[in-house]
Amino acid sequence: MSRRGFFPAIALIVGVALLGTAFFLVRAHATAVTHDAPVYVHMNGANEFLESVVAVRPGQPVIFVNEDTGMHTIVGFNPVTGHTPAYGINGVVQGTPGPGHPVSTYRVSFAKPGFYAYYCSVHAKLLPTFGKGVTAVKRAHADGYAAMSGVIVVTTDPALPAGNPATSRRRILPGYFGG
Ligand SMILES: [Cu+2]
Repeated sequence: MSRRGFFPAIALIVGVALLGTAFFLVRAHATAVTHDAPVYVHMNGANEFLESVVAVRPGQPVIFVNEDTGMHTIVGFNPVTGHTPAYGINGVVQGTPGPGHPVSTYRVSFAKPGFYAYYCSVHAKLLPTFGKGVTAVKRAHADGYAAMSGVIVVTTDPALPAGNPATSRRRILPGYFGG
């Protein structure tokens, strides 16, 4: 290479490298924003968590959305040990009057991968199973079909969140209000 061609060639290489880095950074940022989008779990008068199993990555928020007029609770439990775990999931989601009103929500997130089981203590209760284990069952007075319980899977595997129900990507499900 002649000296006259050397510097333009270096400038070209540096330019391409900078462009590549910028492209990578923009892509990485876009990916992070997409993954950080909340995952929604909805409730209505049927007293169920519509998306009863959802997967998120560590730190990604799960937002419980109450489209029921009545209140629900989120209470963590360990199905194997029967213990109430200290992972900071417990909370209350007040009722929402109906479409057009501000919706009541409750937000959680977890730093560590794992299985985070929960139930609504208003509409379900825990019964003993094998060993020290417990399972959530529907309370006798509760409307609905099954025990109001669910599990959040926190994982670094992107394949699991990709399998979440489509409704978990919408904050409010039109037509789902009821109760
Ligand atoms: Cu409930």
